[in-house]
Formats: sequence, structure tokens, C-alpha cells
Amino acid sequence: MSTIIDSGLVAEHNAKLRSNLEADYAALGGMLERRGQNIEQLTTLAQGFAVAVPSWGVGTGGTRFARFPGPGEPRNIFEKMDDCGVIHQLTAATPGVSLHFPWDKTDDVAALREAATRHGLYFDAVNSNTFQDQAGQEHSYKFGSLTAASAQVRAQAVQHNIDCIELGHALGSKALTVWVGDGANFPGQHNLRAVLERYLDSMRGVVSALPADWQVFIEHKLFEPAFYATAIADWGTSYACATELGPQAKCLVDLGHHAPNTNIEMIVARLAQFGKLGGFHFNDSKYGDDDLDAGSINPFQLFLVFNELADAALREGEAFKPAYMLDQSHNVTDPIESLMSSAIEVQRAYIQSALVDRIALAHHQEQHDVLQSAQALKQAFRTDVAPILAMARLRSGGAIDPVAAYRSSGYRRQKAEERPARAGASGSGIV
Ligand code: PSV
Ligand code: MN
Ligand code: MN
Repeated sequence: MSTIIDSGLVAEHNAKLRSNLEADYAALGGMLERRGQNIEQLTTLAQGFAVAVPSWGVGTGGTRFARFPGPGEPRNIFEKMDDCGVIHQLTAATPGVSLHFPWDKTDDVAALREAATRHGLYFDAVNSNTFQDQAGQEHSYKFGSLTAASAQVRAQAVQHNIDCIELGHALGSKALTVWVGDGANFPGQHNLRAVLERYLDSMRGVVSALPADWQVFIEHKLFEPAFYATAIADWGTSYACATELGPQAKCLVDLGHHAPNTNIEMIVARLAQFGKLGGFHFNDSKYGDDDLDAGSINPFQLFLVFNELADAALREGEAFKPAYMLDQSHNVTDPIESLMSSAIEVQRAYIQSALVDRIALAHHQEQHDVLQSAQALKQAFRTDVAPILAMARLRSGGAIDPVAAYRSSGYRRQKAEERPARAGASGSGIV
């Protein structure tokens, strides 16, 4: 594996911060020991953590109003892979890349595989895109894709998903995530039941093309672009469809795809209980599908999601392996910095959830000691595990402070020269 940022620079950066980190680590280790927890075990856990980066996240996103291109934006999938390589090099927590087709489509599969190997990366779930029309496309998705009334449109959308599976298969991916924007803007526009019947019919065609060791993830979203009735609007619909479609079909929870104040951790618990939790798109939001950095608005919610995942992992054992991916859009920050920070926030929630004393919690719950039950979670959430995360990075060859190391490397400045700005890069993450 070759590093993109000079490894000497990273070593220099780490050397400067190392003694402070060791002091903080020793202090935290002592505190955790008094609570009966072993910091070394937690650091090993942190080193084993991975969350995949969305290829579309490394470009500057936008809103429905405007897009302001950032300096040095990647112009194609190979440049995106370089940026993903930097994120993994410095965080040591993002070995997976989630591709989006046709945004990331390439005829040179071997070169893409080679780029991944060079950066120590692999391909996580691939995503299909039937929410936009592509240049030269025969049928428009204006009135739906997998659920369209037109059989020709549906067939085209099914075929695109099959193409994604084939390309993903050639790249070593093991799952397809399907999100459709299909839905109605007005009451009466659709026969609500017929739309879901057509969705299931189309998805049967997609599922039948899955290799035996593949999964398909159904991603629900409350609204947008459809503003009255979205075909796959909620986890209930997603669960019902995944059940209809068989064991290879599971549900994907994008944290931003729910109404404000929805109890997402309970959705996670339900899907895990019934064996249908396929994976996540982590991000954060205040109002809708805001695609803000993970943990930037409601880190307690992220912790509570991981608290359910920790409970499920205990119950289900090794077999419980939902896919962890980020899905964010960066309009006012450097995408590489945001993605590194988000990966660390998700890793933080994972380690904080490992701090919960589950035996004590179960005891408090049995005793109806509500206050202590809540405190058992709060104590874990309040614990600053930053030294564990930094030590995990150091030991795995990453940077103690990834954003600082990235800034001092001059990577963005250098890319700004190599990759001249252009408006409207594809895969902008506007959706
Ligand atoms: C839709 O809002 C979504 O969350 C889906 O995951 C898409 O694939 C992604 O955003 C990219 O626009
Ligand atoms: Mn998503
Ligand atoms: Mn979204």
C-alpha cells in the first residue's frame, strides 16, 4: 500500500503530539480501571472499527439553490479514490468506499481495483441512481423509476440496478443499496397501493440478479423529491418490502431520512430484532435530509443508535454485521476534513457504547430504577474517549490529529493546482 500524504510528515506530526497523548491516555486508563474497564481492550476495539466513505462525499455538494465549487475538487472516480485514500490514511478508520453509479462508472475496472489496492481500500455497497436522468437515456424517470406506470421505464430502471450489481461484483463489492425518489407530489397523482406493487415487482427482478453472497439494502426516506407520498417513505414499508423480497433483502437506515424527533434508535432495535438491519448512512440533521457531518447536531442520538447496536451485537454474536457508511454533503467545509471528523464521531459513539455497563443497566431496569438506568447511559456518553481514538489511530498508522496533519500536509493546496475548478461536478450530492 502506498501512502498519499508523505508518511514522514505524518510521523513528524505524531512525534510532536505523542507525549501529551500518552499522558491523557494514562489518565483515562486509570479512570476507566476504577470503573472496572480496560483501556487496552477499548483501543483494540477502536482499531477494528470501520465506516465506509461515500465517493460522492469527497466533492463539494450543494443545495437545490446553488453549488459553490471548492478548490481541488476531484474530477473523476480515480481522483475521488485519492481523496478517500487520504481520509483512510489519516483516520485509519475508513477502508471502505461506497460507489454511486453511473456517477462513478468506469470502463477500466482493473484500474479502479488497482487504485483501491494501492490505497488499502475496498468497495462497500454500490448505489444505483434512478433518481436522475442521464445524458442519452432512453426513458425519463420524471414520473418514477422502479415504480413507474410505464413498463419500459421500469425495465430500464431494473436493468440499471442489474448493471450496478455486475459492476460492483467485478469490483469486489457485496451489496447494492437502492434508494428511489419515486413518489407523488399531489393527492390523487398515484394509486398508492399500485405504486408499491410495481416497486416489489421491479425489485424481484433486481433481487434475482444478486450473486448468492450479495445483499440488497432498501433505503427509505420520508420525503424529497416527492412531497406528498414517497413510495418507500418509512422503515415499516422498507421492512415489509425486505420481508417480501426474501433473505438477501435488508433495510438501510439513513439517519437524515426521518421526521424530526423520530426515535431512530428504536427503529434500529426493531430492525435488528427481526434480522432486517442491513446498514446505515450516517450523517446528522436538524430539519430534514440535511446531510450534515455525523454527530455535529445530535451526538447523543448517534450514541443511542450505537447503544442499540452494542445490545444487538451481544445478542446476535458474530453474524450481526450491519454495513456502516457515511452519506453527507459538504457545502461550507473541506469535504476531506468533514469526512474525517465524521468517521471519528461515528467511531466515538461506537466506543462510548462499549463503555455502557450492560449488567448494571439490566439490573437498574429490573429494579425500575429509572434514574440510574438513564445515568448508566449518560455516564458512558459523557466519557471523553478521544485519547482512545487517537491512540488507535497512532497504533494503526494514522494521525493523532487527522485534520491538523491534513492541513499541514498542503494536500488541498496541491490539488487545487492539479485539478482546476469547474462548475457542476457530477455526483454532487445535491439529492
Ligand atoms: C438520498 O437522499 C440519499 O440519501 C441516497 O442514499 C442517495 O444515494 C444519496 O442520498 C446520494 O444523493
Ligand atoms: Mn443515503
Ligand atoms: Mn439522503
